[in-house]
Amino acid sequence: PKPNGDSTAMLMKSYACQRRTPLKHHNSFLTEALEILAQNAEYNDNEGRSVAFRRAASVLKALPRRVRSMQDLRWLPCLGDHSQRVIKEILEDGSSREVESTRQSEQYQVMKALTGIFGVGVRTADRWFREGLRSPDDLIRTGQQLNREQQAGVQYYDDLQKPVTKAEADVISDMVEKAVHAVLPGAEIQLMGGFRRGKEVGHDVDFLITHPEEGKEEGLMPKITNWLKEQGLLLYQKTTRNSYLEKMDGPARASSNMDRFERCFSIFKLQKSAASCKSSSAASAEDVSTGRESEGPAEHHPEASGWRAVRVDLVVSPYSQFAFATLGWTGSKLFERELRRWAGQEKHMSLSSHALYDSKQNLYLRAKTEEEIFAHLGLEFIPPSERNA
Ligand code: DCP
Ligand code: MG
Repeated sequence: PKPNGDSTAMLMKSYACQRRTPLKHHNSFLTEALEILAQNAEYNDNEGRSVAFRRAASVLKALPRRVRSMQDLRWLPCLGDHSQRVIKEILEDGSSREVESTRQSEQYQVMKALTGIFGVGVRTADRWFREGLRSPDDLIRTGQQLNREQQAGVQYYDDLQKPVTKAEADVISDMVEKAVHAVLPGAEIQLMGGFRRGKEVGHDVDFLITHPEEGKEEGLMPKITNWLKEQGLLLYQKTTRNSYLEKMDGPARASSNMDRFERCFSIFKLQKSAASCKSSSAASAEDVSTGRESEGPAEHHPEASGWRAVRVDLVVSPYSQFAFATLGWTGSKLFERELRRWAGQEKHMSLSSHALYDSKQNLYLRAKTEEEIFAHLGLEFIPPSERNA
């Protein structure tokens, strides 16, 4: 029989890690709306609701064609009543009142602006919102207590708001490679996050670093950041233990290796290329001719300078954990979340960026590649470009 919409829907798997989700899909008109409601639920500290909307959106991203009627949704998993109501309204009227009023609401817009500051989470942004603060400028004006990270976030706000292009990520990759090889020849560097999934822009650039000889990676992060600092390439950096350590649900942490997992949140100083430099010097000449004054030394004027600030995340992993770290830092966030849920609920296993633990057998399952981890989990291998759940 000829394949129809129903057969596609009936075959749709319910965990995102069981499905192929390409970067470009046919239902952005619906998924963008559902993701606004997901984002808003997050701002209101309602994680369950947020994940429900994200799962619904993700199912629509995996469909091979545009949704035209509610009939097309029969048999699809993960579509709750609320998501269906929203979809129905958009299909019938072209937009959803709830989505549009959320988009327009002051709380949504302010929370978006404030959580958009590097170092500011939902809790802090919500407190500021309730105190009447509305923008990064308000924070400076009212003399808010900011930590070092947030100070950098405010200082480079305009630059960090601008998406990072793949071309810029490639230039940063060269910088990171130079730094890493200067302090540890033979180390391996991999581009992670959205760019590994094939995205053309991102909010930051993520890297995973390791060395084939286990132990050589110890103490590597400070050497890398010192080298970058000496070259004047770092505007900000803070190195911490990987946050997955604290969040790891599962059994007691085993190997002492895990404590070596380090993450560096940084801001790089990226020189603009000859081409983009030309356009920015034209812009600054215009500023001069209109007599615009400098507003003080603390602020960085993106258009007037020959460089821009870019958020970069560096992670160092021991070689034995490299496959887990690779899988854990490729994303998307929902794909990662679904992998962990699948492992726990369906396989009685606990997956982190460090290891995979099998509770039934009471042992850690080793893996040298991502393919081996999918196999341990009883999942078909999904390549990075189809993990855009
Ligand atoms: N990650 C995760 N859970 C988090 C944070 C990160 O699973 N709470 C993983 C999955 C992400 C990867 O780390 O894909 C990188 O995190 P980013 O926030 O940089 O996400 P992306 O790179 O996917 O998106 P963007 O293009 O916005 O940078
Ligand atoms: Mg990223």
